[in-house]
Amino acid sequence: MIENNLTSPQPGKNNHNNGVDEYNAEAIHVLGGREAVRRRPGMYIGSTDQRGLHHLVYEIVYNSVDEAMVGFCTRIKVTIEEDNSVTVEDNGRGIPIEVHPTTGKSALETVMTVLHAGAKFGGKTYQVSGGLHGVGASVVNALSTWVKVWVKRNHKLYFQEYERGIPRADVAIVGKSKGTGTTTSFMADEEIFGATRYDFNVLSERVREVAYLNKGLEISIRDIKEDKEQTFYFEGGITSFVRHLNRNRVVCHKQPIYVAKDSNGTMVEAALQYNDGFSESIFSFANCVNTVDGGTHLTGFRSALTRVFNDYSRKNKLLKEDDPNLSGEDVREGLTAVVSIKIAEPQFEGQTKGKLGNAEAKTAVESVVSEGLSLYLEEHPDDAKAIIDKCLLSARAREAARKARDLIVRKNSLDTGTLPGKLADCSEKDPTLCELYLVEGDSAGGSAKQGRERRFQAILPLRGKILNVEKASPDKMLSVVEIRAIITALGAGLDEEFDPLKLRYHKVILMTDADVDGSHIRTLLLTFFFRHMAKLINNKHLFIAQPPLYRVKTNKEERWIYSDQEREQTLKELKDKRVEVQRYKGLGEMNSEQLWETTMNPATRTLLEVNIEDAAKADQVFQVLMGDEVAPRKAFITANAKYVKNLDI
Ligand code: 0RA
Repeated sequence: MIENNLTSPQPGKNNHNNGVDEYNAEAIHVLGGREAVRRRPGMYIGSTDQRGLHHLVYEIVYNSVDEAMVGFCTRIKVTIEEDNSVTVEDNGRGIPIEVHPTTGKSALETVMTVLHAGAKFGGKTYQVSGGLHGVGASVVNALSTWVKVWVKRNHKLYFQEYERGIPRADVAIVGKSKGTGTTTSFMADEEIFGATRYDFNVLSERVREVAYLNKGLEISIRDIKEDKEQTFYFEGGITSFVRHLNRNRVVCHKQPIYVAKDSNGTMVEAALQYNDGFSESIFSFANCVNTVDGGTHLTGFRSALTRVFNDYSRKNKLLKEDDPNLSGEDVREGLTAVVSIKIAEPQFEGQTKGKLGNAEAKTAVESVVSEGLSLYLEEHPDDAKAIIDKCLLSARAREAARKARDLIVRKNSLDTGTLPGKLADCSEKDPTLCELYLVEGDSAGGSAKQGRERRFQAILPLRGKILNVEKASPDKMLSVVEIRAIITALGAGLDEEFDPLKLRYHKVILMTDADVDGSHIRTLLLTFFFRHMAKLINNKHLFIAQPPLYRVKTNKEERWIYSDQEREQTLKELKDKRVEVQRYKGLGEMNSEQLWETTMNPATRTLLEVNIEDAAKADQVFQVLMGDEVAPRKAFITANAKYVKNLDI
């Protein structure tokens, strides 16, 4: 019924359209869009779990950020209300409420109800920050039980309200206003998202990132129920971001290098600083969207970097005449950088839309970074020398590592039968069906070997703590027996030569004790995989086993308990009936049947998939745990339960 109402002109409405037909067409389009979104929400927001729910918040926030990017908004406030609705308030110019001549509807209503209105209104008057985002509000609207929007403009306060994407009434003037701005409140639809709750920490991390990417913009986030609040404001923008990423590192030059310039309408910004580590952490963004799979802007950045450092080194005789050029890897070792561009029509590609495709972005970034970085090196010869010395060191270490790796690979390919001696392999040959358990300690390794299903489960026991790979140079790392055993068992090589097609097991499962040592070993292993086999994680091959913490026995039954919280509950439930509570300090305390039943049997076990959702955060965790600075590591290990959550495992 409501839908019929919408397809005919409404009395009292400002129908400045050219005729009824066009209006009908528009209205049908609205409904079509709304229903398409409700029918397949995943197509628009990725998923309908917590991540999708968070996406709704981002969509609304991005609209305000767009307004900040064009210079009209300096403050954004995000509030998670008591009833689980979310309010986003900005002090921008206010979404226009004027009536659009063709649709006969206010711009506000159009933006809120027409799918891709941002693109449609990409013309003069309603250009949403160069057509950056502004397509999301209608999607949020369609997926919310209600949305309310207040607009402060022209000294008036305007209001419109929607139910599951349909306006309840025309835009109305409900009061006066001082200043300008937009406030949007929405209640995510439980029919779509279930009773999912927002995670303050996740939202806050994203908001922090957005604040870094827009210097001078203040963004605050508040959770009323949990009584948490954070405000982010970074005068230094991405320079502060780089400092933050390097905060637990020993840096090679004091100030991050910063370059920024507009190139043919694309705003390019980059900040970089070298540290004494071996890893490369470059984070790229296009219009504040984290392009996790890189793309043209990143390619442009990398090629500028390699060219400028080689040119400078040749010119200043830091490279000798018969020295080969520095490679891309040489100039990226120990580099922390943020590349951020603002571009008129970003093309996000790939399955997760994490890769920028615009060809012009490569040229823009390459020219801005080349020019800015060359100038910086000329003006700061000491920094230049420190960085290039480090690059030369990397080049030498890489050559040594290549030799070591060749040795392993050659040894392997000459004699494919040489799997590590400790590996108890499975009989199945199809890698998609095979699992490899990396087990802490020889005794647990023994139980696992006995308890496993040998057809598809292989066991590799690891003795003691494997090498701290963050601190070790790459060639040294490869000399460690345990690391070589893992590489050889997996059979897919490592670093840039990692070949997923050669992987011998599609599930690699870390099985460590449920104690502090166990979690340390797990972190060491995660560090290794993160740094040297990131594809293993990205392709969802890495898992963490969940051994139980306790066994509670009554005369009737036996229960396995996996958390302290669960223990409390069970003890309450079984109050008088229980004979025995046994605490399992290590895997080794379980016999092989118990290990199979609780931790290895695919029918009953729980595996956590390792998922590096936010590489920045994971990288930070590894740095804190592995880096040279002792104090943050101590603090971190003390609060160690947290890191699993941080890694989003
Ligand atoms: C287009 C034009 C104008 C403002 C906005 C978009 C705008 C959109 C949003 C979304 C959330 N907050 C926003 N703030 C502003 C202004 C046009 C004018 O006043 O001339």
